[in-house]
Order: sequence, then C-alpha cells, then structure tokens
Amino acid sequence: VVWQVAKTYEDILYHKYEGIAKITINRPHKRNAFRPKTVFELYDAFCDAREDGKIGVILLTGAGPHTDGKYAFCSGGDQSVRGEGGYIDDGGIPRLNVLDLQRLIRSLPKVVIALVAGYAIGGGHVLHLICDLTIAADNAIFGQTGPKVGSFDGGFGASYLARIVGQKKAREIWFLCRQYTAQQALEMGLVNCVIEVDKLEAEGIIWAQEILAKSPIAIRCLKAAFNADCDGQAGLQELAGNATLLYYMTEEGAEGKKAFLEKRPPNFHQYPWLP
Ligand code: 2NE
Repeated sequence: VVWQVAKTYEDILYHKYEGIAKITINRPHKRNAFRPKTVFELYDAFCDAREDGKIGVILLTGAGPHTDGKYAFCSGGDQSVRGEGGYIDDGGIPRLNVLDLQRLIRSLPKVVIALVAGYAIGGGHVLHLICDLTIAADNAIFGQTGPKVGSFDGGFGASYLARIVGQKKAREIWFLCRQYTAQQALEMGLVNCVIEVDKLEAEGIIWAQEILAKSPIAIRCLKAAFNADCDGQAGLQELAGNATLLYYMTEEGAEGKKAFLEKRPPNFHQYPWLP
C-alpha cells in the first residue's frame, strides 16, 4: 500500500489510498494524548474524508511505537493542558472539543474503523468505542481512568459503553478503572477481532476493502439505523435524512420541486399509493 499524504498537520497524520482514509494521532511521546489542537485537526481531517466522494472507510489509529518501544492508540485528554473548565487551547480557551469529534465520527455516513495498538485509555478509549468497528492488536490495553484523574464522560462514554458491554461491565470499567487486555476486550464484545500488532494495518485494509465492495447507500442507511436505536431524536434525524436523500432521487420527489419551479400544481396522481 502506498499511502498518499492528504494534508499536513501538526498533531496528526492524514493519508489516503484507494477509497480508504487513514487518520493517525501523532503524539507518541504523550501516548497520543489529545490537546484541543489535536482534536481540531482530527475534526478537520474527518470532515475532509466525509466530503470526499471516493472515500468509504476511515481508519483511525495512533502513531507508534514510541522510542521506549510502547504503543498507544490514544491516552485521552492531555492532562498537562487541562485547566479550569476544560483543556486549554493556544488562545487560552478551555475546551472539551472531543465531544464534537465523537458526534462527527458517529454520524458521518461512512465506516470508521479504530485500529488499536497499545493503550486506548480514558478519552482515547471512548474514541475507539465511538468508531463503528475496532480491530485490536494483541498488545492493546483498554480502560477508563476518569474517576482516578478527576474526570468522566457521562455521554457516549457511559451509555454507549453500557449498550456494548452491558450495564454491569460498563459500571465495573468506570468504577474500578482497571485495564483490560485485547483478549478480554474481545470476550466482552468491545472489539471485533484481535490480530498480531505487525499485521494491524494490513487487517484494517482487508476489512476496509471488503466494505468498499458493498453498496454505499446500504452501508450509510445501516449505520444510521444502528445509531437510531441508541441516539434518540438525533439518531432518528440521521436515519430520516437518508430517507429524504432517497426520496429526492425519485421522480415522485422531483415532481414536487419541478411543479413549484414551473408554477403549476404538482401531479402526484401518476404515482401509486404502494401497499
Ligand atoms: C496510558 C498510560 C496507562 C501509559 O502508561 P505508561 O507507564 O506506559 O506511560 P507513562 O510513563 O505514564 O506515559 C508516557 C509519557 O506520556 C505522558 C506521560 O506523562 C509520560 O510523559 P513523560 O513523563 O515521559 O514526560 N502521558 C501519557 N498519557 C498522558 C495524558 N493523558 N496526558 C498527558 N500526558 C500523558 C498512562 O500514561 C496513563 O494512565 N495516562 C493518563 C490516562 C488518562 O488519565 N487520561 C485522561 C482521562 S480523562 C479524558 O481523557 C477525558 C474525559 O474524561 C472527558 C472528556 C475528555 C477527555
């Protein structure tokens, strides 16, 4: 695979290859912890991948290993820039902008696959959780730390985690702040598969290519449908948005617009009331 650089950033890497975008958090000296700038860059790259009609699958991963040999997907918010009210950006503004990123990953109509080697901890754990699929390297370590470091994610980080692993296990993960191996994560349904670390990216590409061979509209409707089950009115909005998109593609839908522009009454009689 020859990755093409899609755009250059400070805290992340962004590449593309034949329908696949790869976004890499690139702060290995901090176990890929994110600061506000990292999140703004991630948001920008995800928006680009969303807009690119050739891209169907996005891989999210962490750079590594670090010089000490350790791997990390992401270790959450950068505690060294945490101030009152959030993580402080370059302009001194406190931010929790990772919540915006979570919503973008969840709602963009393409498949996002987390490739996790090493630590997926704290807000980094929630990032993999929010992705549609997770492929774990055999050295992956999962866990939340919030109550240990004076933080918590009571949004998707709590409720969606409970949807995935069940209420008891989700409470254990948050209340005890233990770390779990890739195998344990697999057993609790937190990841889709476990693979040797040096095969992680190749496996991600295989999964992506299988998905890319499928119908884009079928995949986007399914993602919206899975989300709708958990996301209340926002989830229904996404699902219904797909219905509107498909309706606009029909002659019946186009007739309403044409009639308005031609200043005549619409002729919907030509379309049946299907059973
Ligand atoms: C990830 C973990 C378990 C790795 O442990 P280890 O022993 O392998 O590495 P070490 O030595 O702790 O970390 C290596 C370097 O990375 C920095 C460390 O400070 C250290 O720096 P130096 O001493 O070499 O200068 N580093 C690692 N994680 C960092 C972080 N999150 N922020 C800033 N620097 C970090 C271990 O490192 C760990 O437990 N990390 C902290 C995990 C954590 O508590 N994350 C925040 C959770 S809260 C959150 O993410 C959040 C939220 O709850 C709600 C909204 C938004 C965010």
